[in-house]
Amino acid sequence: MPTPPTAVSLIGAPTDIGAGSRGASMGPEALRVAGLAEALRALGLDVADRGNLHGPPNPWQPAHGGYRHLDEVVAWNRAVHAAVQAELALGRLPILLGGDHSLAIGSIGAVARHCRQQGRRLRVLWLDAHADFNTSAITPSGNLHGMPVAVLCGFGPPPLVHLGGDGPALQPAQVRQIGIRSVDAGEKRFVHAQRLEVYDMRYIDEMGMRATMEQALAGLDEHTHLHVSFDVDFLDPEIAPGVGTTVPGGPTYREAQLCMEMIADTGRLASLDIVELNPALDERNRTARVAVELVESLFGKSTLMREHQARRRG
Ligand code: 4U7
Ligand code: MN
Ligand code: MN
Ligand code: MN
Repeated sequence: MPTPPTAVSLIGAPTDIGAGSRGASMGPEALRVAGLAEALRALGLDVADRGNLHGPPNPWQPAHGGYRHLDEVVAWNRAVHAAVQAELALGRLPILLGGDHSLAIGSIGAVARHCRQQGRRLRVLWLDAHADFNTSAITPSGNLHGMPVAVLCGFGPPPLVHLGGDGPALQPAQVRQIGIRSVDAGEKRFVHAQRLEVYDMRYIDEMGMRATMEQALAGLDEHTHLHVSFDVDFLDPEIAPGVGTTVPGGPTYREAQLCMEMIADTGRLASLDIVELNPALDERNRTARVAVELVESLFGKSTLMREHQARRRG
């Protein structure tokens, strides 16, 4: 079994600058209150909480040229990019506490640059109800949290596409999307045109989470850096009501746990985003606590030791 990193750093990015509703800016503190650092320490990890990044306030303006708050989104992502890059350079595993999902542009941009420098292969697992593959030409909202995958693949405004250097951060073939159940009309055509690998809810219903994750994780090797971008709206709203864009019909608690456990089993997890948690819409921080429980599994917490289970199965 490969050994996962033992040092992790929490980076708070308290903003809802790219979202369609206010409140994701309270996500980092809600995750802290739910005991994220303590839970990871209990698993034996060296946890450093780097506190919160700073950036411009949310001016709550309509879209200009197809984007809402582009300048502010750029500013926040520059801060995220620098912070994630600094942790990777220290050999630590960065955990971005969002904030809305537009921040994945800075986070994954830094990860992609790090992988290029180190000669490592990058695989991104995008756990989300949405494909986040809109562009200014097709977005129904102008909200940049609906565009990060497209931007990272080179389709977006130059200051965001080139945040981490020259070319695009990612090729569509490096991405696996899981849990998808809400894709806009133009976005759907673009997902097909770019051949994004999408394991939507229909696929999970028919094949089960186990076969889905076996597919999504196929082909990883010891040179692969695995990044997980966990949009909390991935989860069914029954277990995770505290998000701005709930979509019914998501993974159950156990399906989500299995997804996280199978990622942990690869031993390749090397960076993580936890985004779109909106405490203003939550019930007594319930969604934050579910997110912490899932992240525990992502870092290897299991009910029984795997050897023990294997022994019992004979
Ligand atoms: B999230 C949406 F139109 N597709 O682009 C859009 F439905 O990061 C929603 O996945 C995007 O939560 C949701 O505004 C972004 C909409
Ligand atoms: Mn998202
Ligand atoms: Mn989403
Ligand atoms: Mn959302």
